[in-house]
Amino acid sequence: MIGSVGAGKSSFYNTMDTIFRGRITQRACSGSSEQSITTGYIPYKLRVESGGSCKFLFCDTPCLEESTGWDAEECGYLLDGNFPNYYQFDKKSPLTPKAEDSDEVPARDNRIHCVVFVLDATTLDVVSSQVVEKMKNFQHLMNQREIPQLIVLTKIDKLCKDVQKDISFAYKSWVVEEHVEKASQLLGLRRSNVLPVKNYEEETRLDTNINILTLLAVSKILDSAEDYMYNLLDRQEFERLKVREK
Ligand SMILES: Nc1nc2c(ncn2[C@@H]2O[C@H](COP(=O)(O)OP(=O)(O)O)[C@@H](O)[C@H]2O)c(=O)[nH]1
Ligand SMILES: [Mg+2]
Repeated sequence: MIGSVGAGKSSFYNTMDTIFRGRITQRACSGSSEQSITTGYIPYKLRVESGGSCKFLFCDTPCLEESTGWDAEECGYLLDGNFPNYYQFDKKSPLTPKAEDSDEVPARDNRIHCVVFVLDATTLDVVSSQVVEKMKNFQHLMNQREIPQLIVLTKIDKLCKDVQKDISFAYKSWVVEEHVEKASQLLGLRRSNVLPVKNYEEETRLDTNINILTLLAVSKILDSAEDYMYNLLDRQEFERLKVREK
């Protein structure tokens, strides 16, 4: 998950976790205080009520803003799985990638299989040009690696009174549709790859309509990750055949 400060990355994870665990959870710190600002690369599992966990990770990253942000070089390392889990971004001692022949080559598991840009629907018009440029630079690296990219569009409840009253109205609202279009243009992604959501924030109980939107987003993310893995598999088979032919 990549996005600006306050976009709702931590809240999106908490919303998924809430649904899978069946109660409101707040494992990822969210909010506007200094302590809630993520400075590391944090993998989160989704646990289920019985105590087991799903076989995928959602990884939180620091915001894109200049002060605490990270750069394109670090993004490349991250996509390739060079970052240890819980890595703290530190401008004074940046990470260098491990040599291909080193014993410490990154675990394949740590590679990123799908990128989710988390965008706040209420601030699409005022995203700084610096942040947009950074996201585009990151996208260039993702395109080179053929990593699928999606947008999770948060805070749609703040866009329109009807949606605020009833989240199930989201797919009927032209205001939401307009913002989906805006987000898709911002990053040059298909509209079907923009996933509007409303995160749990003030609720004290689960809400089926919030869950439906979130689960639609999660299933699209997992489908995209699966597409990427099939491409990877085909490529590996092709490389193996080539070696055998030699
Ligand atoms: N109304 C509303 N508020 C949200 C939503 N998602 C996040 N927030 C609030 O936005 C603020 C920033 O969210 P956070 O998850 O900490 O953003 P992060 O910096 O990207 O991790 C918090 O106060 C959240 O409660 C949403 O869908 N609707
Ligand atoms: Mg956060």
